[in-house]
Amino acid sequence: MTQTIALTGAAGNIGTLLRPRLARPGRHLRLIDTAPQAPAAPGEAVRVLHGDITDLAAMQAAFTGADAVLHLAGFSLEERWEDILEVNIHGTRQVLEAARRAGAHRVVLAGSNHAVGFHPRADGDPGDYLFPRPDTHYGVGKAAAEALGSLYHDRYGMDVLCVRIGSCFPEPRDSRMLASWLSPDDCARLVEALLAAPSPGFRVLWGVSDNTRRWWSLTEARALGYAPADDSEVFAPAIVAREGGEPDPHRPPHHLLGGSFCDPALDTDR
Ligand code: 15L
Repeated sequence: MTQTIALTGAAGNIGTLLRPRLARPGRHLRLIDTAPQAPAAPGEAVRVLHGDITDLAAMQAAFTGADAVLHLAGFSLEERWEDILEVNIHGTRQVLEAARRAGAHRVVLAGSNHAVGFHPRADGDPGDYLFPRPDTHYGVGKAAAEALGSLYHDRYGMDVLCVRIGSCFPEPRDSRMLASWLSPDDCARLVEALLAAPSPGFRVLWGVSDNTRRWWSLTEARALGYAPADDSEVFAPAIVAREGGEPDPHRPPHHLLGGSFCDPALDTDR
């Protein structure tokens, strides 16, 4: 039986990393974005679609026949409030509503650690389901997306998995990312687990590799079948040397979970 997965934001950073990693025999990917995308390569089971997440009819058409939606679209950094409201919040509502209307029962939402960025970095693991404490408009948008996911689960019985992603890049870029890194391969492993978990309901989990310096819980992700295989520690000697020594956990950007997103200079409305 063919499995069809729709990806919004397929041309973005994570979408691009996942496109080859999610290829499986018997699986078809629908890659949706407003940005240009590489056409399907010979033998690649994908359909490239141009579509805006705020366009409900377009999203419903794109999701019809899909088994699940992986919602990656939206701004990935701080932006003006109006833009976060329209794209990240309203766009996520349209994606959930389109998935409901199309009968795509499972939605994986790409959330962010910035939904909880103003929590102090505890010495221990803060656990899953940390109460929202956003560090930016962007973080508010991610917290709102979680709330919308909760609504679509409770009202319509949809499975909605909200992943508070750390830093998903090919390699960690600085000492904070030694804690927050989600390797592209682990990201794919996590998505596979979330697509396969039997009737998960509504969940909030961290998206992070099993880093030696990890601050965040893997309990909920592991309960859903995620088995991370990467650890950023292999990059630590070079990063620590470049930054002139071990970071101080009590000083910015290490004292709050959101790191430099908690910097006052990021307030775009000032
Ligand atoms: C995010 O949510 C951003 O989308 C990404 O660009 C990184 O900056 C990441 O958080 C992070 O916290 O490192």
